Amino acid sequence: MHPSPVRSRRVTTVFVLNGPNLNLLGGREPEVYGTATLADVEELCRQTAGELGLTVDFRQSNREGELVDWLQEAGAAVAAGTSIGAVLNPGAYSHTSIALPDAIEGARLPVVEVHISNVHRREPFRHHSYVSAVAAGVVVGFGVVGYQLAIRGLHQLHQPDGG
Ligand code: CA2
Repeated sequence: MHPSPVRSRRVTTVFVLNGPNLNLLGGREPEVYGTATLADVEELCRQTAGELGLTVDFRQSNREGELVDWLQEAGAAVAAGTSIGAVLNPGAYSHTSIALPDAIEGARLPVVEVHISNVHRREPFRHHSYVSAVAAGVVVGFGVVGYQLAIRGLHQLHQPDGG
């Protein structure tokens, strides 16, 4: 049975949103974050999304308010039927921000939270994320491959039989 023509035509995008300092990936702290740059991560995301018939809207910001704006935009795209949701690495805002989970809930945005490092093996202040409570799923500690796992997970959750 073919998917409905409307669905396959309209739902095409996965947002991949990155928070503060992720523009520095591939430079310092390779023992924690690996050697891939953010441009490499974008390419990995495009590969995986392409295999699933999706396009990627890939962004990074060091500003909390800009991330809030993007989460609202992504929620509107999901409501319009043009996106399946967002993969979000909130960076250090995971541990501090109430505005990000408020935006995710307010926009009814399906989010898979990603952390490159295993935050639970690190300093105690990284063990709690305000975003996790409103995320559909969380991927932690798999390096940049976690972004690909998150896209696959979000895609699976979007299927009619869920996941
Ligand atoms: O493990 C992750 O993906 C994090 O979200 C990365 C954040 C950190 O604050 C979170 O606790 C866990 C840091 C973003 C990257 O920061 C860099 C700093 C220097 C060099 C490279 C990256």
